[in-house]
Amino acid sequence: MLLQAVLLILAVNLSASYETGFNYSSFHGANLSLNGVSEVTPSGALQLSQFSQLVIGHAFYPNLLQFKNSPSGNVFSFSTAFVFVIEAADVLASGGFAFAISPSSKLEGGQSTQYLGLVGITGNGDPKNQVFGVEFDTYKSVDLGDIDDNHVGIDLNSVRSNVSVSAAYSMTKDYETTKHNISLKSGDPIQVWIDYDGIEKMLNVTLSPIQIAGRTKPPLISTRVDLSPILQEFMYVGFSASTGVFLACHYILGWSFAINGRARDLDLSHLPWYPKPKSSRGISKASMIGIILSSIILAMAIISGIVYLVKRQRDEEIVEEWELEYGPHRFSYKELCDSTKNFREDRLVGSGGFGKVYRGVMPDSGMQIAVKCEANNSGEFLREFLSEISIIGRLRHRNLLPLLGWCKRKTELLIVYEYMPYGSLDKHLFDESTPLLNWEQRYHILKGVVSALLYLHEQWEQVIVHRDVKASNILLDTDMNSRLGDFGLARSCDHGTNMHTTHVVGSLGYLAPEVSRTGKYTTYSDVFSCGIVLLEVACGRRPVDVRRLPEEMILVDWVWKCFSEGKLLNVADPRLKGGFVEEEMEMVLMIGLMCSYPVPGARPSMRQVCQYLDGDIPFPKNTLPNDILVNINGKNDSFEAHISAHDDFFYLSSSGGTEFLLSGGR
Ligand SMILES: *[C@@H]1O[C@H](CO)[C@@H](O)[C@H](O)[C@H]1NC(C)=O
Ligand SMILES: *[C@@H]1O[C@H](CO)[C@@H](O)[C@H](O)[C@H]1NC(C)=O
Ligand SMILES: *[C@@H]1O[C@H](CO)[C@@H](O)[C@H](O)[C@H]1NC(C)=O
Ligand SMILES: *[C@@H]1O[C@H](CO)[C@@H](O)[C@H](O)[C@H]1NC(C)=O
Ligand SMILES: *[C@@H]1O[C@H](CO)[C@@H](O)[C@H](O)[C@H]1NC(C)=O
Ligand SMILES: *[C@@H]1O[C@H](CO)[C@@H](O)[C@H](O)[C@H]1NC(C)=O
Ligand SMILES: CC(=O)N[C@H]1CO[C@H](CO)[C@@H](O)[C@@H]1O
Repeated sequence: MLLQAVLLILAVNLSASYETGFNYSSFHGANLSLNGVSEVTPSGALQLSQFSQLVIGHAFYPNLLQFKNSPSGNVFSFSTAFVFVIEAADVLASGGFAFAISPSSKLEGGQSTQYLGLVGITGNGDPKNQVFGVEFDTYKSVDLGDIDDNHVGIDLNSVRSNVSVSAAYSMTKDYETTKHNISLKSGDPIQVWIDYDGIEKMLNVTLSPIQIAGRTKPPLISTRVDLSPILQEFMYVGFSASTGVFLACHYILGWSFAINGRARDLDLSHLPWYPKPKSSRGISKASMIGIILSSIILAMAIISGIVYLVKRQRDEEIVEEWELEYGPHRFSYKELCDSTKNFREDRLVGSGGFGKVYRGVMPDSGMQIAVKCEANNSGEFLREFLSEISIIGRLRHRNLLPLLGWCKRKTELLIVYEYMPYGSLDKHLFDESTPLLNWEQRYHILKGVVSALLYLHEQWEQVIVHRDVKASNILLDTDMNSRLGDFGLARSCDHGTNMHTTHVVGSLGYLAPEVSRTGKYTTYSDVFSCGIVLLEVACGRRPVDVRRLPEEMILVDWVWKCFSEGKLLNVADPRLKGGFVEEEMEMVLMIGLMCSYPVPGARPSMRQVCQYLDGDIPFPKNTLPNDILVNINGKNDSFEAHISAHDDFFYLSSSGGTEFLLSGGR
C-alpha cells in the first residue's frame, strides 16, 4: 500500500511539469483541435458531426498529455467525465461516436464511411495505431462482432471491441441492484465516466441519464486491461465520430479530464443548450430563443423547400411519395454532373449492357465516388428498386461495396458507390496489363466474397439474395480486399421464403440452372454463382470460353471432368506456375464444384463454405464432405452421376431439384 502511494506521489510529481487535466462545462471559446466537420455551436456545445451523410469529425484537447514516465513505463491512472447527446434521423440505424486517446489529434486513418472515424478499414486492428477508444455505437456491424445496435465497447487499436456491453446503468437501493437499459440515440443527454486505475490496470465505464447525478454503481464495464502497450508517453485525448450512410448528429455538452486523479464533476445545471430541447427541461430563456430561431429556420426551410420543389420540377426530378422515406442519400442530378465534370468521357471507367460507370469527385470532401448510370428503366423497375434502396443502403460489411446514394431523372437511375481505384476482379484475372494476382491474394479475395454473401444470406435481419454474383461485380480496394458490389439486381425477402420474379436477369455462365428454368432466385442460386467465381479464380479462366475445345468450353463441366479423372490440379491457373498451396487449391476447386452442383438443395450454405475457407472445419481430402453427400437426396452420388447431371445443364430433369427449390428457404 505504502509503496503504491509512494509510486503514485512520484508519478504525480514527475508529471507535474505537464498539464494534469482540464474541465469544460461549456465549450465557448475553448481552444480545441477540431478536424473534419466538428465545431462549437453558438450555444457552447461541441458538435462532432453534422446531420448529413459521410461526414467525419474529430475534436481533441489541443495539448499533449503525459500518460507515462517513460516510453516503456506503466500508464498512469486517468479519469474523464462527459455528457453526450446522439440525435438520429433513422430510428433503425445510425452511426455512433467514440472517446479516443490517440498519438495524433487528427486520426488520419479514420474514414467518413465507417468505424466511427477512429481507424480506417485497412488499419483496423493494427498495433501501430496506438489508439484507445470507448465506443458508443448505435449500429450493429456484424463483421465486427457487434452484439447489438446500442452498445458500449472498449476498443484497443481496433473497432472490433475487446469488451462490449449493451448500454445500461445500474441502481443499488436497499442492497438490491437493478439494471436499466438506456438508449444511446434517444436524443437525451447521457453522462459517462471512464476511470482507469494504472496500478490495478482496471478500466471502469459508467453511464447514466443526467437526471441521476454522480456515478451509478456498479459500473457498466469493469474490466482488467493493460493500456501500457497501447498508449505512448504523450497522447491526445478527444472524440471521434463519422456518420457513414446514416443521418446522425453527435454532441458533447461538457467534459472534464484528469491524470492521476478524479475528473472534476460537471456542472449539470449549466450544460449548453443543444438543438433539440426536451419539453421536460422547461422553457428557459435559451430554449425560448431556440424556439424563435427554429421557427425562423422552419419558415426558411419551407420557403426553400418550395423553391427547391419548383426547381426540381423543372429538372424533371419529381419526388414521389415512396421516395421520401429515410434511406441512403438522394443526390441531386446537378451534384453528380458537377462531380463527374458533366459525365465527361475521360471520367468513364466502365460500360456494359447495364449502362455506364463514371468516376466522380465530391467537391466539398474530395471523396472519390463511382456513379453508375442506368438508362431506359421502366417505371415499375424504378419503383421496385427505390423501395428497396433504403434496405440496401443500411447494409454494412467490410466486404460489401457501400452504396452512398442515388438519383433519379426521368427513366434514368444513377447509383453512387464508393470508388474503388483497383477496379474489378475480372480485370485482375484476365487483363494481361494488370499484375498477376498471387494465390495468397486470390484466397484472401475469395474469403471476402464468401463472408459478404454469408452476411447477406444469414446475418442481416432479412435474407438478401444478391442475384448477380460474378467476377466483374467484385471490386478490390487498395489493400486487395474484395468488395461485393452492384445491388442493382439484389432483392430482399423475408427469412424463410423464396424469391419470385418474372424475368431472368443474372449473367450467362453464373446463372444457376434452376433459375433459367423457373425464373426464381434463391440463396442457392447465389451459392451457385459463388461456386463459379471460386472456380474462375482458381483456374484463371472465364466460366464460358468459346475459344476452347468443346469439352473444356464450360468451366464447371471441365473441372468436374478433371476431378473425376483424378487430375483435379490440372485445372489450376497455369499463370500461377504451380505457386499455390496444393491443399488450398484443391479445397477451393472442390468447394467450387459443390457450390455449382445442379441440385440446389445439395449445395453447401455460405456458412459452411466460410468455415471451410477459414479452416474452422477441416476439409475432407479427395472426397466430397459427408454432409453434402447426404444432402443429395439419397441418390448414389458417383462421379458419373455428377457428370450426367451436367450434360443436362440447363434442363435438369431430376425431380429433386424442384422439390428442393420449393421447400427451400432456411
Ligand atoms: C491553442 O492551443 C494551441 C496548442 O497548444 C496553441 O498553439 C495555440 O496558441 C492556442 N490558441 C489560443 C488562442 O490559445
Ligand atoms: C482483450 O484484450 C486482452 C489483452 O488486454 C486479451 O488478452 C483478450 O484476449 C482480449 N479479448 C478480446 C475478446 O479481444
Ligand atoms: C435490455 O437490453 C437487453 C439487450 O438488448 C435485452 O436483452 C433486455 O431484454 C432489455 N431489458 C429491458 C427491460 O428492456
Ligand atoms: C471500478 O469499479 C469497481 C467496482 O466494480 C471498484 O471497486 C473500483 O475501485 C473501480 N475502479 C476505478 C478506477 O474506478
Ligand atoms: C433508350 O431508349 C431510346 C429510345 O427507345 C434509345 O434511343 C436510346 O438509345 C436508349 N438508351 C440506352 C442507353 O439504351
Ligand atoms: C454407387 O455407384 C457406383 C458405380 O456406379 C458403385 O460402385 C457403388 O457401389 C454405388 N454405391 C452405392 C452406395 O450404391
Ligand atoms: C477550463 C475550465 O472550465 N476550468 C474550470 C474548472 O473548474 C474550476 C473550479 O470549478 C474552475 O475554476 C475552472 O475555471
